[in-house]
Amino acid sequence: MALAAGVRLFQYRNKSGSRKEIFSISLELAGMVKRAGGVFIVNDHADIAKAVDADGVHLGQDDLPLAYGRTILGGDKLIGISTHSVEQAKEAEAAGADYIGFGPIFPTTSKDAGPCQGPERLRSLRNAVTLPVLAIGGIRPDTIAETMQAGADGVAVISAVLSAPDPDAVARDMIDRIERLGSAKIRMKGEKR
Ligand code: TZP
Ligand code: MG
Repeated sequence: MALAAGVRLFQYRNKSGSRKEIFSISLELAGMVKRAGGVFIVNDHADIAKAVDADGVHLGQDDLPLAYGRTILGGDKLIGISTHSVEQAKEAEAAGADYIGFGPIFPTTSKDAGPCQGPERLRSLRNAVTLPVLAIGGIRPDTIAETMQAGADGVAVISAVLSAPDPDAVARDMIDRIERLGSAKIRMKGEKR
């Protein structure tokens, strides 16, 4: 549904499944997303990203260090890094990250993600790095405009779409809102359209 709605960047995030399960679901998702011209990223597991030929891996501050993710995946794949401060963002940029996640921007119940950063801290971080910055945490139709206006290059969304009665309509609405703001579409390595 999200692909049909126009979502182009997917991260598979599974904190409770076995690695075997994460592998087999990632394999299926990688094929589906890539056939549709989207970008598919595996959260946490660089080896699984490599095994399923995903477009990349997303690593948090407590995951495998970026350099080792790069050794596993090589230079052509995406490595995204979760950051919670300007210092962490600069460090990720210097270490060769392809994009940065920053949040939580607003309150979220999807993860115990620490204190809210708010749009103003997003703006400071945006001005401190040149990498694409993807904002996460409490991004919904009614918070997406101020997030993009604070300088996000894109947004990562869980509950606004996944817990909506009509995920398809919410995803379309959020994409429309970004397009109406005239925000330039970021291109990720591996994205075909
Ligand atoms: N990292 C920071 S906030 C968050 C993650 C994984 C959860 C975002 O979920 P939601 O439901 O879009 O607020
Ligand atoms: Mg992680």
